[in-house]
This record gives sequence, structure tokens and C-alpha cells, in this order.
Amino acid sequence: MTRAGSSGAVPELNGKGLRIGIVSARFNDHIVTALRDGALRGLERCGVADNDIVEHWVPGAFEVPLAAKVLAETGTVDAVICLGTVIRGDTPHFEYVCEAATRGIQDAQMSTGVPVMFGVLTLNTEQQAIDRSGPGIDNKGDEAAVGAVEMALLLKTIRR
Ligand code: INI
Repeated sequence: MTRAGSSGAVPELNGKGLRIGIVSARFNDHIVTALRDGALRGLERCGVADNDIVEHWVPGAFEVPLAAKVLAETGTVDAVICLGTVIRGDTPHFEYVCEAATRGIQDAQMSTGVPVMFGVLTLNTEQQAIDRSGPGIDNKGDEAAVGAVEMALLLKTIRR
């Protein structure tokens, strides 16, 4: 008998045939580009084909949720990966952008039933961003991509 969710072990992920959206925020684009590179590496490792990846860019993290929601609503993708980087400044602006991005991304997945992954870094320093967007599998874009494949496969199993 196969019992979904019966083990806490990380499952073997075969993302072949999945269609995955990526919505990236241009703000802090040197970091976000590194997150995107990580996401593409993660998707490739999981077997997602290049031509099954749909990409869109938005100005900043604040705009990510809307693009992610509209993309999810098209029904053409099995999951959406949201990428962005918000770095704390001298004003409360940081809190507002983080709050809107976090809540909006969660709302997008809850309202559409499509997994929408939170690959948005919210940090105090640029060094923290660099540390989380490197070439290894601890790159947060890579992590979000693998999570997107896991969630897309899980929802297909649950709905079957
Ligand atoms: N957007 C980000 O993605 N990261 C930031 O650090 C940031 N800061 O610091 O302001 C940021 N602001 C822009 C915001 O996301 C919107 O694009 C802008 O307010 C227009 O709606």
C-alpha cells in the first residue's frame, strides 16, 4: 500500500512533463538573477524541460503576487516560483514590501489551488542575500524550484 505522506523523507522528484512558471522581481536584480539561475538548476535537476518553463519579470517584490496569481489562473502551469530580494533600509518601507509580498504570494496559491513558492529573500544586509543565492543547492531559488516540483506532484497525487 502506498500512503501519501507516510514518510518525512525527501521524495524522489521526477518533474518531467510539469510546466512551471517563474515570476522574478527586477529590484536588486544581481541577486534575483542568481536566484533565477538557482531555480533553473533546480528544475533541470528534477527533469523539468526548458520549454516547459514560462518566465515573467516584474518591477519589484510588491508586484510579484499579482503576476503569480494571474499566471496561476491561466491553468497553463503546475506551479509558480516567485523570486525577489528585499533588503532592509532606513525606513519602514521594507516591512510594507515584505508584508505585501508574503501575504500576496500565500493568497495567490490559496485562491488558485496552484502551488506558488516563496523564493523572495527578506534580509538585513546584501551579504545575507549573496550567501543565499550562490551556486550550491542552498541557493533559495533552487530550494523554491525543488519545492515547486514536489508540491506540483503532490497535488496531482491528491487530486487523482
Ligand atoms: N522591491 C524589491 O523587490 N526589493 C526591495 O528591496 C525594495 N525596496 O527596498 O524598496 C523594493 N521596492 C519596490 C517595490 O517592490 C515596488 O516595485 C514599488 O514600490 C512600486 O510598486
